[in-house]
Amino acid sequence: MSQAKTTVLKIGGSVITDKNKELGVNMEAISRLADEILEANQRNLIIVHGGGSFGHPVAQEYAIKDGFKDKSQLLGFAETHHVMTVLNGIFMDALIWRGIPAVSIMPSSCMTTRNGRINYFGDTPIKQLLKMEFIPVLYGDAVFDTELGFTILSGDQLVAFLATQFSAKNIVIGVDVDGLYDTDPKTDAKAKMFDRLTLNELNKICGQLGGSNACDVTGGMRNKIAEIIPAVEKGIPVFIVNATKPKYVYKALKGENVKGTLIEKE
Ligand code: IP8
Repeated sequence: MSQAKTTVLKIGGSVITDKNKELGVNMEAISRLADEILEANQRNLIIVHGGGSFGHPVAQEYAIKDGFKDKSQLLGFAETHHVMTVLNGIFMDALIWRGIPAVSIMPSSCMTTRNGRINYFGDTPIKQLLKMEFIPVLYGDAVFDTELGFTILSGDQLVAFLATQFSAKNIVIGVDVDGLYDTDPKTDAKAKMFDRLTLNELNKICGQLGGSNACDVTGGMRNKIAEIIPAVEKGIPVFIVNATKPKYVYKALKGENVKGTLIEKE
């Protein structure tokens, strides 16, 4: 049974799906990342993945994040949750057939939110998985909300929450750019990347960070950063790295030197 401290790895939906094509899978990225996760051979790891072109378009179409307003949304909730289980299934396939003992945990079945924030978490199964050195895999999901009826729980909120719950040693966030920039590097050639930021510095720049270009109901980079701040406040360092580039996630997991943005408490 394991005593080692946990790493929480987030793989962005924009990395494992084609954000410009609804329900477009990036199988090459999924296979490569599964290879990297296998090779990194982490004892204590929780993986969370995002929704990309699976969860976001349908969640947006039915305004699932805003909560239950009328019955026509019920099918939208069901569809959003379902497409996430489909993406998760593809991701799980890649992990398990490589020999990684990964077990999928459905957030909507073990968590609820109150006005969008996690207010209930049945932690026993994940605790047991970690103790036995399984790798729990969770994902951004359509979840039940005690005020709104339902909403969208982002993978980023999940990452910070799980890292805090399980006193993680670090968080690695794999995105489709090299790190955290002062402006959007996809639209601004002069965007400057930060190698390292303290919590104070991060709080100062948070307001000027951009949202996401592609359809993203949970709000792009600005929201991603706002979500992880509570974990950094608890002393858990966050490393943002380009998961579209081969070996970057592997190196980040191994603690090897690789380009990215490190965010630390001080
Ligand atoms: O991609 C949201 O998770 P994210 C997933 O981590 C859904 O923001 C269902 C839209």
